Parts: sequence; C-alpha cells; structure tokens
Amino acid sequence: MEILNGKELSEKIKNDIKLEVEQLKAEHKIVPHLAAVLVGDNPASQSYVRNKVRSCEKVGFESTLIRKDESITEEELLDIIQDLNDNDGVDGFIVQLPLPAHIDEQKVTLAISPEKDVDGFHPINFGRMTQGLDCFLPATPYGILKMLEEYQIKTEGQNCVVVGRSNIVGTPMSILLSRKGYPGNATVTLTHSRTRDLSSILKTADIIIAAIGIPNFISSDMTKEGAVIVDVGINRVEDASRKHGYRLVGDVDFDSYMDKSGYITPVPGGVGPMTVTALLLNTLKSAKLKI
Ligand code: BQF
Repeated sequence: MEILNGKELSEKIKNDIKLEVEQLKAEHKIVPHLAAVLVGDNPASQSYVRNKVRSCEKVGFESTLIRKDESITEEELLDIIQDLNDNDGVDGFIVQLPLPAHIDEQKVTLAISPEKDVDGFHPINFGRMTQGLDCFLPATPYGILKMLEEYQIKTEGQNCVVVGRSNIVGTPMSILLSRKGYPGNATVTLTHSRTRDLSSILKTADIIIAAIGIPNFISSDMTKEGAVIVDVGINRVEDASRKHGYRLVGDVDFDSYMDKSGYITPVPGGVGPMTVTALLLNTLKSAKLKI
C-alpha cells in the first residue's frame, strides 16, 4: 500500500498559507482571524480546538478561543454567535461540536452567518455546494479532495463507496465526488447502517470513504486489490501502554492492508490534519474577501 500522508501534505499547505498571509499583511494589512467557541470539557473537543489554535499560530493567523462552561444556556450561546457575526475583526468562526444535550445544534448552525461559516455547515453553504456555486466546503470533505488532488488519484468514472451519511462528512462527500470536474465525476454509492450486504458493495469500490465511527470496521478482505482507502474515523480505544491510556484508530483495519496494493490514509496523520488545514483555507478565503 502507498500511504496518503495527510500530515506531510498539511504541513506543505500550511507553509503556502503562511507565505500568503505574510503577503496579505504586507500589501493589505490583513491578518486572517479565526474564532472558536468551545462549550464544556469533552477531552476530544479540547484536543481538536487546541489543534486548530496551534495551526492558526503556525500560519500567522490571529485566533480567539471562547471557552464556556457546559451549563451555558442556548440563548447565551446564540448571543455569542451574534456577537461574532457582527464582529468585523473576525473573518470566520466555528462552534466545536458536539454541544451539550440541552443545546439544539441545528439552531446553532443556522445562527452562524453563512459568510463566516468556515466549517461549511450552514444549509446556505451546503446548498451552494450541491449546485457547484462558490461556498465554504465542509472541512473534512474539502481536506479529502485536496489529498486526492495532490496524489493525483483518478476519480472520473471510478466506483466510489462512501460509508456513513453524516451531514458533515458522508453526505457532502458523496455529493462532491459525483459533481462535474476533478476530483469528481465518480459513480458514488452512499451506504449507511441500514445498507444490506455492505461487503459486496465494498468489493465493487475503486475508492472508499470510511466515515462510520466504528474502530477497524473495514478490513482488506472486504475490499478489492488496488482500491484507494480514505479513513475518516478517529476512534479512541483503550491502550494501557500509552501515555494517556488510549490510542487513536480509524474505521479501517490499517494493518490488514500491509500486503495489498493501492492507497490508504493512516490514523493518526491522514484525514485529521487535512481537516484542520481545510479550515485554515476557508478562513484565508474569507479574509481575502476584504480586499
Ligand atoms: C491526526 C472531529 C469527529 C467529531 C468532531 C489531526 C485532528 C484529528 C486527528 C483534528 C475532528 C477530527 C475535528 C489528527 C478536528 C479532526 O493527526 O490524525 C487533527 O483536530 N480534527 C473536529 O474539530 O471535530 C470532530 C472528529
């Protein structure tokens, strides 16, 4: 298997972003500014937000982290979102998901101004995406497209099987791969928990996007020789030998692909870093609209 190295590619793209930010600063006095709202103390969410803030620092963006206790009311959170919408100094912002059960995520997503929705979750951006209009693409699918492009993976006419139908990964990914152009023009099958005989569908796939959230769910005996395997899963599994008592594994049994041909993304270091970098690209795009 050839490795699709998301970590390495994300460093390369971040370096390009950094150079562009230096130019924006020098020529237009513009410094892109990303804000993040983190509610509660979910360890995974804290780590994701840390990655985002650290990446901002690396490329020369300004960043603001707004931390709130999980007892925050929906109304208070919507007020914070309104302030960020109105703040001309902020180019884009994200509200880290998941939110506590008493807050309606849909309501929160709808409250974010589509012009600052650098996560690309607002239905305006989703709708614009489906029609091929200019928009903020959702970060994970955007990062995957960048990776397929960099490694010149053929998508036209290829059978692509997406596993998982979430609003933020599976569903948009299926739309993006079936759109006209590159990377697109694929024949896409969107599968999910109610799909019958997933194994035989997977056997037809030239490209697999695994976004199910079940550790090691897909193994090499279920897929064909030479397939491109994109593993979106980031699952914490207990591992007493590790510093924090857990390690990250994907939705794909990576080790089972040792002796196969094709391409595979590792976890960690595959899609994850590309997701964060895609968020930076969206924020840069938003900032450049000020010119
Ligand atoms: C890596 C995310 C599920 C639900 C909400 C690098 C990240 C992860 C892994 C990261 C993710 C996953 C993020 C690695 C952001 C990706 O080295 O493999 C970076 O920070 N991500 C998120 O913000 O919300 C999620 C997954």
